[in-house]
Amino acid sequence: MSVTPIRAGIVPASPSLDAREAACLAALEKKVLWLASWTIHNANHIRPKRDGLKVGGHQASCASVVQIMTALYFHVLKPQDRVAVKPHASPVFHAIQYMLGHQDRDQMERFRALGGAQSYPSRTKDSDDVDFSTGSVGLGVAMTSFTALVQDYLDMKAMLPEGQKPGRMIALVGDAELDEGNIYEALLESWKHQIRNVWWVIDYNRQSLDSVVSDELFGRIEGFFEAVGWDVTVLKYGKKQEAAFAQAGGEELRTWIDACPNDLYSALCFKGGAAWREHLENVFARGSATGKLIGQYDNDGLHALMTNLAGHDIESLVEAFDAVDDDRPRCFLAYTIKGSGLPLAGHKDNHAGLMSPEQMESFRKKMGVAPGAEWDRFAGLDIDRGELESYLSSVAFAQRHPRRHAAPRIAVPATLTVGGATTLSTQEAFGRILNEIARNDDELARHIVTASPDVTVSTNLGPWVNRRHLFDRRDRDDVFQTEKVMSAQTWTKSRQGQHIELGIAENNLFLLLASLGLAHSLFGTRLLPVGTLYDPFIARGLDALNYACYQDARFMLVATPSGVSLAPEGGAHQSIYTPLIGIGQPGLSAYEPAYADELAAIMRWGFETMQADDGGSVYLRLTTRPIEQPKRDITETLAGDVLAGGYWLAEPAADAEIAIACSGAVVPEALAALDRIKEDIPGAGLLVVTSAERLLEGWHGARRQRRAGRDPGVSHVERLLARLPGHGGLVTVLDGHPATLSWLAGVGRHKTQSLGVENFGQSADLEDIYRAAGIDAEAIVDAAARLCLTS
Ligand SMILES: Cc1ncc(C[n+]2csc(CCOP(=O)(O)OP(=O)(O)O)c2C)c(N)n1
Ligand SMILES: [Mg+2]
Repeated sequence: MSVTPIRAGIVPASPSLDAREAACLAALEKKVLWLASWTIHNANHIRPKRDGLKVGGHQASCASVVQIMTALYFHVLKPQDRVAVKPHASPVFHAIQYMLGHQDRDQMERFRALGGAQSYPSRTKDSDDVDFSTGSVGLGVAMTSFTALVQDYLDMKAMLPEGQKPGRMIALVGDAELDEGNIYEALLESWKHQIRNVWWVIDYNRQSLDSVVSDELFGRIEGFFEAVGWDVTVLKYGKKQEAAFAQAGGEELRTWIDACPNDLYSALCFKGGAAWREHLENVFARGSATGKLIGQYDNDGLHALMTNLAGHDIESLVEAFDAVDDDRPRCFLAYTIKGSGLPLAGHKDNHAGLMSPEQMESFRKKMGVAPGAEWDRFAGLDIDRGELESYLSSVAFAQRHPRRHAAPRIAVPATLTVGGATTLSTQEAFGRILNEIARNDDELARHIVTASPDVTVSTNLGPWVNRRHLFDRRDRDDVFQTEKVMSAQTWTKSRQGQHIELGIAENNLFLLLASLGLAHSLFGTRLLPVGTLYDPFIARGLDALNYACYQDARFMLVATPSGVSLAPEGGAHQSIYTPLIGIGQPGLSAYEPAYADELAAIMRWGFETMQADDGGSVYLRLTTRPIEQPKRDITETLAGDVLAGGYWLAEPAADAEIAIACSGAVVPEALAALDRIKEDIPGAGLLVVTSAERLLEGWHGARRQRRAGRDPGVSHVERLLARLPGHGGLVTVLDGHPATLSWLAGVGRHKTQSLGVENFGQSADLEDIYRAAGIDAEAIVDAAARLCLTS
């Protein structure tokens, strides 16, 4: 009996989608694949090049996730849902927004060019409503989990805008992203905080950048998620495969697929129908039930069957997504083929592979797109245009555009108070200032949320937490308090709590700060996040800090203790180059105040700048070293100088030969040195640098303006250093890398000696450690003497 061979492209009837929607989604899936591929091709092969550099793009990675994103964006998502798209699928996202009328052709044509659509989805640089920036793999994924926590935080305090429903926080995850350790740190935290409304959809194409991933990885993945209370839905077989498995010999075929090593499956996907047949006929005799089943398919049909994994089957995907009717955290493990539908499919080297112009030309023909109609939203689709347009205009996700919120500003009092104390460290002052804010219970107090990775008490957040309590979805008394065990800390947990306690994973702190710091835009309610950690451990979460800043999240980072000034507490916790991070990190203003009143002015300004359109985040490098506080009123002028980056604590005389510029904890050493220098040079001055970063930015900003032909006036640092005669010398000193301040010499072309810490690892008392580092009064006097000798 002869059978008509089963051909590719036959869409089975679908119970989850009506015929109209199935046809529209099939057309959209095809169009999105085309547009994503074409966008990359255009950037690499059509747009003129000027520099001989490859433009790049990831056609195979895009193809892998086309159906998942088509099902989500055109069918599943609601406007309140937020998505982190795996970085290299950016063209798919732009193609979808283009189809929805929310992305311009011009942006698509300028993909990866200045001002065009970005290589990786970017909240700040793209124009088509990206929810979360991605790029550094793993971070966008984890951020969805922290953003769900932030949504809960607002929801449970009834702080979401009236009528706003909670959305789902969804990550489209490349399977190799699961190699990033930050994923597991975030998962554990998600369990502790019992987060809800998070979906991670894993594009399980079993390929990374270099190669094919280990077999049986899926088993490990399921285990990881289940261990932290997530539900796992495995999406493996598409509808065609399920139909085939139901036939005689089908179970054996399924067993073969399940046992097939990833690399072999990928290689056969690349080779196509004839190779599948040859291989399967070696396994299953022609006369066997499975042999007969395979025999029903022509080569294209067999290829379509074997590549019909659920991650490419719109119906399977829609069915799985629509079946969810709870808010439990959920991982979808969707089997896919990297490069599906393209000649690159399954090849282990396809990550950065691009279709050649010839391959693109045959792909164009296959897609039915006429030359010149490449950007046409409807070209090559076998569906009535009006029908598709009407479907597109009904897509739930696109009903609100843009989906970003604006939130009213939170009033900040004219001054923040520290409370009198003659001797204080900046870390203690920080605790006191927050304590005063907590006591006030005003708008500012209600919108501050603090977070710390298990260093709440040791960074002096304790007084704040005692008043505002810990956030937890379950109310819990502090048992030590109820049992009347003496403790300075009250560890009460409730939905009303305003401190989020994290485990010791600094990366998580930065991701949480990124989420909290975008609450105004993501949810319409402004939060003022303050995160504390030990200064050296900024390096642990540095990429996540950079990521938070890249997204323009707004937060206050309080890093303490810092430098070698923690002295006996240990060499391992000393931080040296964090001031340079403060200088180098865009989006972050970095301050290292010396005195408590400076800190109060900086924090007040910080809460303002965190809310300003052109503002940013603030990094405060604080110390545990108590120092004697000056008796003074912070005048408006002084506050202005503190915020601009520095002020003369002792003005140099007109003919001064020497000035000291110092930052932070070492101001007593600078003052002691000044006293001694003044015995010989009575006019010597002392500049307190509250922010090397602000001074440098002010100086560079002024130079930029001048280059652009504008007159910015004199920058703050130029004004300050103009007080020191040109022949004068400048000794700079801080408990940090000397390069932080050494550049000051270039401003007024002064000769300089730059002191700071260039080595670390010793525990000692303060006197010994300052002497060893060469930042004690003796070293400052000595440096000044050497400057005088060279005059
Ligand atoms: C932190 C980080 N390290 C390295 C890279 C470079 N990189 C980009 S994509 C990728 C592999 C991605 O594989 P996978 O997540 O499985 O995505 P696929 O392309 O297979 O969908 C790598 C290593 C990166 N973007 N971020
Ligand atoms: Mg992969």
